[in-house]
Amino acid sequence: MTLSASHPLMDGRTTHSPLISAYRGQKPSHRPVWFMRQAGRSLPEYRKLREGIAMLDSCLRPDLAAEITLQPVRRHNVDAGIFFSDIVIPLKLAGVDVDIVPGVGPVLANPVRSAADVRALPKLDDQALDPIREAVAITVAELGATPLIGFAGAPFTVAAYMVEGRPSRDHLGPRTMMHSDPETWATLAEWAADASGAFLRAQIEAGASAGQLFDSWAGSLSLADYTNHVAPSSARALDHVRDLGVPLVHFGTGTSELLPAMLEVGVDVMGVDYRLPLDEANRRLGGKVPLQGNIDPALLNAPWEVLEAHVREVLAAGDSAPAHVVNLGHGVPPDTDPEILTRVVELIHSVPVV
Ligand code: 1CP
Repeated sequence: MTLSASHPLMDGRTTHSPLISAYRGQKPSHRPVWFMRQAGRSLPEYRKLREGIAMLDSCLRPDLAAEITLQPVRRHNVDAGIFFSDIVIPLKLAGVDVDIVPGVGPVLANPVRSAADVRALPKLDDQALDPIREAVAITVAELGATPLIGFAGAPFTVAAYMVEGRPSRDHLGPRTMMHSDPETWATLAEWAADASGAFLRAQIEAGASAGQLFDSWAGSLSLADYTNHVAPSSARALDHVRDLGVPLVHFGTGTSELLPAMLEVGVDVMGVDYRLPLDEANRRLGGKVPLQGNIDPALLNAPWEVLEAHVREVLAAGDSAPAHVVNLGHGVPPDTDPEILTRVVELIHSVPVV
């Protein structure tokens, strides 16, 4: 299977955009920039639109999901949209009882802890993804030459919520399971890989020009556990979309020691969190892949001079890599002044490419 002729990468709309050029290892005319969690709580227009509508409901209403995806692109002049959805949406569409509780995050009514729990997981029906396809189609029609990035949660991060039943700091449940009952863990991780893979494929086929796999909590794993118990299912999630040929990005936090192993899963671009300078990340990755990152989100709240100096440092370090897509080292904090983000985009676009 390949992309349809009317896909933005096929009909030329996004093919030579700064984002896609950089993801393919070329140096574009200006540094592309987007922000993880650019859609959402930092924007007053988002809070207004979401009034009285539950988070997951807003993700499943195509008109709303499209509008929320477009808001930060219009406001900040970023070089990409990131589809407004959530990593637990495929679970919800499969029929798992999951909700996003305000102030908490994803919560499952029935955490998945035994072989019987894993066996009882419902299969995700492809048709259930239709609202996602519809939202993406509306979004890319509006975005024109600006590429949309689709995404999915990596199996470890998704399964971490499924086992714990809610956000946790150390992810002890899934980390215990992968050792005490490796078969059940592997089956669960494969289920999550297939759900995330189908979710990502639906977005790409409907018009997303790139895909990002979020393994946000991979940093709680040792390299050995990552390699033995997690990397195979992450590769399986990406196997769902490799034939489509769009650039694939892999991101996690606390992953300084895992970067080469995360690259080996088979991606084109590595996301780097704020803990490791990009020149050092580039060295660890053998100087061969484009990097994405890694402005420290904490500095968005610092005086402008401090933030500007930090952004310039990130750009300089990023110049060591084959190509650089500027982003934060993790998501936009909810209390960020949106005008600061716009100013950061202007600054990045104004610095000449070397
Ligand atoms: O009511 C609200 O506004 C809820 C906040 C919120 C939002 C705006 C949640 C709950 N999810 C989202 C959207 C979202 N989630 C996007 C699209 C918007 C964008 O990036 O611009 C994306 C890509 C995600 C992906 C996501 N969800 C990740 C991976 C990225 C990351 O930040 O590490 C993770 C870990 C989640 C789980 C999740 N969903 C929501 C929360 C608060 C959390 C994290 C909870 C936790 O474990 O601490």
